[in-house]
Amino acid sequence: MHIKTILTQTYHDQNPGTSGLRKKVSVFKQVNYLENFVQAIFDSLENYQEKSLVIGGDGRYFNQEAIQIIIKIAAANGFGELIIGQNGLLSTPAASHIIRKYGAFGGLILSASHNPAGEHGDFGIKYNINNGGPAPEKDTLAFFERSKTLEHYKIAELPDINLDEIGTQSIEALKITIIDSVADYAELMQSIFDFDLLKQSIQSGYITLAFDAMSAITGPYAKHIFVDMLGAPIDSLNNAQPLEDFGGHHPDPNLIYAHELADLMFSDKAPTFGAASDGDGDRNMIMGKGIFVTPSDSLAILAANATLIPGYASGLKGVARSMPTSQAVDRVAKKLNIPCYETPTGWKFFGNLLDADKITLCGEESFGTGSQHVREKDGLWAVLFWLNLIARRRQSVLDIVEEHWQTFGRDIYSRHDYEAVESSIAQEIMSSLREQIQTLPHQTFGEYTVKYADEFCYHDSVDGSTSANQGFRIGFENGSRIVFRLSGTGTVGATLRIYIERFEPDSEKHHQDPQIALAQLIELAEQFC
Ligand code: VG1
Ligand code: CO
Repeated sequence: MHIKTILTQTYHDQNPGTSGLRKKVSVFKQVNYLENFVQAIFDSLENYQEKSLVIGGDGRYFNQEAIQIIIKIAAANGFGELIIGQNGLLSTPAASHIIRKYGAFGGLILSASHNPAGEHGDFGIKYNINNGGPAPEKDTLAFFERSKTLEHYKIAELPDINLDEIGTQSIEALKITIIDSVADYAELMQSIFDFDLLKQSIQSGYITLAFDAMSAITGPYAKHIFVDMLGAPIDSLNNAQPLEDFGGHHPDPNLIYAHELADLMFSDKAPTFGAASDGDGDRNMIMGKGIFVTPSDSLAILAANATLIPGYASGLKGVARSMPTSQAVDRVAKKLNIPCYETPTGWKFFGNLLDADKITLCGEESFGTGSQHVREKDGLWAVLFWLNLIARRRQSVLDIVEEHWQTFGRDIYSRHDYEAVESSIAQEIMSSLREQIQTLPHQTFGEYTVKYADEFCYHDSVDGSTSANQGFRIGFENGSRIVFRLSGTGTVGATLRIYIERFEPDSEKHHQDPQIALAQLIELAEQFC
C-alpha cells in the first residue's frame, strides 16, 4: 500500500462542540478540511495500530465521500481493520453498539444529528472511544489543539471501496469489513425488551403506532424492528426512506419539526402511540393519543417503571440527567432511594457514570434518553421502552403520564431557543448574567425568591475531572428554576437556550398549558438577559 504524506494548510476553527465538529458542508468541503481533522484525531490517540475502527454515518449529503477519505487516512495511519456500515450507514446508537460488540478501538460517526442536511446544510464528525461513547472533553480538546498546529496528513493510495456489499476484503494487512447496519442493533433491542408481548400487542391491534423517521437514518431500523420483527403494518412508518437532504426538512423530532405527526396524534384518527427520531437516530419524541410527553417527564416515567422491562427487571443502580433537564427524575430517584447525578449538557458526560455502573438510565431534556446498553442516547430504544410499558401496563400514554404526575407531582417545563443571535451579543448576555448571579440570591421577584444562583461547574466523581462554565442556574425557594446556556451544536452565530421549570404538586392544576403556567418565570428570564 503506497502511503503519501500531504503538506496541508492549518485550520484554526476545528473545535468540537457539544457533540463533535459541526460545520456547514461548504466548510467541510474546503481543501483538506476533513483530512486535517481526521489526522488531528489520530495524532491525538495512541496505540491503535492494527486495531479496528468503526465508521458510519446518518447518510446525509457528503457521507459517502467523507467515508472514502477516512478509509484512506485510517489505512495510512495503521489501523488493522475498518468496520463500516453498509452503504456507509449507521445510526449513532448502532455505531456505539458496534464499537462495544466488536471490541473496536473507537469509531468515527459522521453526522450533524438534527441539523438540516444537503449541499447547503450541515455536516459533522465525531470520535467515539472504545466504550462506545463520545470522546470525553480532554480528548476533544486535544483534537482541537493538534488541529491548530497540523501541517501534514497521511493518506493511502487506494481505490474507492465498494460500500454496498456485506463482507470482508483485505488490502495487504488491512481488513475492511462491511456489516449489515441494522442486524446487530435489532438483536440488542430484542435482548432488552419483551418482543413476544410487543408482537402480540401490535398484531392484535391493541397497540397501533405511527413512527416518523423524518427521511433520516432510522427508516431501515424501524422497518426491520417494527414491521418485520413485530408485525406492524408498513403504513405505520412515515418518511422511512433515508434521503441525503432529509427531504429538505429539519430532522429534529419535536412539535415544530414533526408537526405532521403531532397533528395526527391530536386528531380523531390518532393511533395509540406516536414517535419520531432525529437525523442520526439518537433522539426520540414520544406521543400518545392527545398527549405529547416532554423528554424530562419521559425519563422520569421510564425510571419509575423500569422494572416492568425484562432488561431492567432487577432495578436501577442510579440515574443521571443533564443540568437543564427538569427535576422530575430526581423525584423518582428519591422515592426509589437511588442516586441521581446532574451532568453538563452532552452525552459524553454520562459515559464515566455508566462505565462505573453508577447509573442505569440517563437522559436530557433535548429528546435524548438512554441506558447502560450503549454509550449514546438511543431513539428507537426509547420508543420500544414506551411500547413495552403500554403493553405491560395495559394503559394509554395519557393515563400513564397522568398517574405519574399524581404520584410525583408535575414539573412543568419549557425550553426557549433564540437562534442565530449575533455572537458578540450572546457573549454580552452571558457576561451580564455572570455579574448578576453574584447579587441574585435572596432577592424576591413577585412570588419567586432566589435561593441560589451559580455558574454550573461539573466535578466528575469517577475520574475527578472538572468541566467549568456549563451554564447559569437560578433556583428559587419553591423549587422552580431558570437555566441559561449557549448551544454547542449550532453552525450560524450563537444560539441562546433558556430552560424554565416550575413544580406543581396539585393534580387539579396539572393540565395547564406550560407557556401560561410558566408565564411569570418566562418574563423574569427575559428580564435577567
Ligand atoms: C444539543 C442538546 C444536547 C444534546 C446535543 C447533541 O446541544 O441541547 O442536549 O446532547 O444537542 O444532540 P446544544 O449544545 O446545542 O444545546 V444530537 O441529537 O445533536 O447528537
Ligand atoms: Co442526534
